[in-house]
This record gives sequence, structure tokens and C-alpha cells, in this order.
Amino acid sequence: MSLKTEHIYEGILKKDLVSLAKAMSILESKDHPARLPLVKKIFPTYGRSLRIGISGIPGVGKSTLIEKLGLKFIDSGLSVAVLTTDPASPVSGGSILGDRTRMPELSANKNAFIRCSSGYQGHGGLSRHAKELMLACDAADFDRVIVETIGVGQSEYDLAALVDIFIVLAMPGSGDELQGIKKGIYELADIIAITKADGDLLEVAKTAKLQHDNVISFMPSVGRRKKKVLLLSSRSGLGMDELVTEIDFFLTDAKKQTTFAARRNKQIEEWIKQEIHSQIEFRINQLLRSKGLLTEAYKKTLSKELNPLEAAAEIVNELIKTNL
Ligand SMILES: Nc1nc2c(ncn2[C@@H]2O[C@H](COP(=O)(O)OP(=O)(O)O)[C@@H](O)[C@H]2O)c(=O)[nH]1
Ligand SMILES: [Mg+2]
Repeated sequence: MSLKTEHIYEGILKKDLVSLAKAMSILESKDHPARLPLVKKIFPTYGRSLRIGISGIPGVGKSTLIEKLGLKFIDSGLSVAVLTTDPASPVSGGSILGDRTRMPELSANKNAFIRCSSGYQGHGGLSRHAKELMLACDAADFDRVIVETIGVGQSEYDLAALVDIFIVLAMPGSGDELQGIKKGIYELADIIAITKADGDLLEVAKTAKLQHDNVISFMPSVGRRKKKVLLLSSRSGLGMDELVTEIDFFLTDAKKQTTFAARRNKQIEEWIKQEIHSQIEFRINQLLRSKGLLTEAYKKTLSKELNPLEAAAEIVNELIKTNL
């Protein structure tokens, strides 16, 4: 490990936020020579922080909630790291919802650290390297790590497998409950919170809560506490204390029942699995580039000698011969 990386490592251990941000940049860049040495150094700290996953469609109120929740944790003497993704469009490269500014108070707090990765790095809005970023938060000894992901595609499933508690936010009156059932996302949720339960939306939110209560009453609670549906308003503060209590209660209870440990074991398993896929993909792309296989197949496909399916099969066979 270079002196510079050693310096960054020492900095993380002291919770120096600049070092932590630098470490995260290294961890997010696949080819960085310091990436592996850094992971090796910090891995022994794995699992120190409690991980909270928060998911829900864009605009449901995740970032606003995280700011309030983070400040509540800090008020009770805890330190908080937030990993979020900038829902930038790969086309315009611009931010749609301006997440960077959505947590102004929390970002100014010295007991908080906010990392905003660009959304299109990974699939569905979860940073491809969320696991490594969480590990860096462990090393910096943050008490709570909150990870935000937009409820799109695979990202919810990926996130649910990487955290100690998974909270799904639902918008009142949006038909979210049906969406949630369809995608099986409520099966993964430990807590479901109906957001924006204030002003004109309060009554709609109350109805949505009843619908959600009904939906989850049919779901089995295998090995864990029954799922909980809460009414929440980041604006009026309704349900905020209850949410904090529920999170603590859930985690304490999970630890007692050993489901917490089981989940942590699963997290490691999931991490290895995701890493296998990512390393194979990286190797394949390297080989494709170096061997010019793609160009050859492309030519044969253009001249209609092969169709794309055959061309791909030919390349795969060739790659297998090289033992990847
Ligand atoms: N009425 C109301 N609006 C909220 C609440 N929380 C967030 N919002 C608004 O909903 C919009 C989206 O919030 P945001 O936190 O960015 O959602 P995200 O995309 O899920 O992160 C913003 O305009 C917020 O001001 C709430 O509790 N009540
Ligand atoms: Mg957001």
C-alpha cells in the first residue's frame, strides 16, 4: 500500500471525513491500484455499524426522511453516514431531484457524513460498490449507516440483502400497495412507512395505512418480528419518534432471536456472489478487448455468416478455453 493510501487509511480510522471521501472514491473506481489493498486493510472492521436500508419510488420522500432521521440519531449521541445515489439521468447527466441539496442540515453536521454516488454506476440506482462504501463506514466507526435507493428494478432486492433493517416508503394514494405486492417488495420490508401523512394527504395516508395493514396481515413473518406499517410526516414530525423506536426495537429483537447474525452471514454471502459476477464481467470485458473477439464476431454477423446468437456462443466457447 502506498504512503498516500496508508495516510488515507489512518485518516478513516480517525473518522476524518476528507480521508473517508477519498477512500470511497478509490473503492468506487474498479481499476484503482489501491482498491484491493484498502479493502484488505479495512475488512477486519466489517459489521461495526448498523445498516439501515431505505427504499421507495422517486419523490416518495426518502431524502427528506433520511435528513430528519439522521438528525434524530445524532441528537441521541450517535454518528450517521448516509450513502445515497444521485438520480442522474445517463442521458443528460443532470440531477432530477437535486439530492445533494436535500439534506442541508445533516450535511452541515459534524457527526454526519453524506456520500452521493452517481445513480447510473450500478443497476437501478444502488451504487455498484455500496458494499465497499458500507465497509468504509464500518472502518470510520459510524454508529448508523443509512443507504437510500430508488425503488427501481433489482436495486431493492440487492439493498435488502445488504442491510440489517429494510424500510420501504410508500406514497399515500399512489397505488403503491399494489405495486409493492406485485414486485414482492413488501415481503422484504421490515417496516413500511406511508409518507407525507400531513395536510390534505393525512386522510389519504390513513386509508393507505389500513390497506397496507391488510396486505401485510396475509404475509408470513418467518423468524422475525411482524412487519410494521407506520404513518410518517417529515414535515410535521408525525411518526418520527415511533420510527426511531421501531428501528431500535427491531434491531434489539433481531439480535436476541439470532436473526440478526443470520442476516449478517447472508450479507457476506451476497457480497461474495455480487463480487463474483462483477469480477467475471470485468475479466470478460478485458478479454474481449484484448483478443479482438468482438470485432471478428461483429464482422461475421454483418456479413450474415453468423447470427448474433451464434456469434455470442462462439465467443463464449473461446472464452471458456482461456479459463477466463
Ligand atoms: N407534504 C410533505 N411533503 C414531503 C414530505 N417529505 C418530502 N416531501 C416532499 O416530497 C418531495 C420529494 O422528496 P424527496 O425527499 O426528495 O424524495 P425522494 O426522491 O424519495 O428522495 C419534495 O418536494 C419534498 O419536499 C412530507 O413529509 N410531507
Ligand atoms: Mg432522494
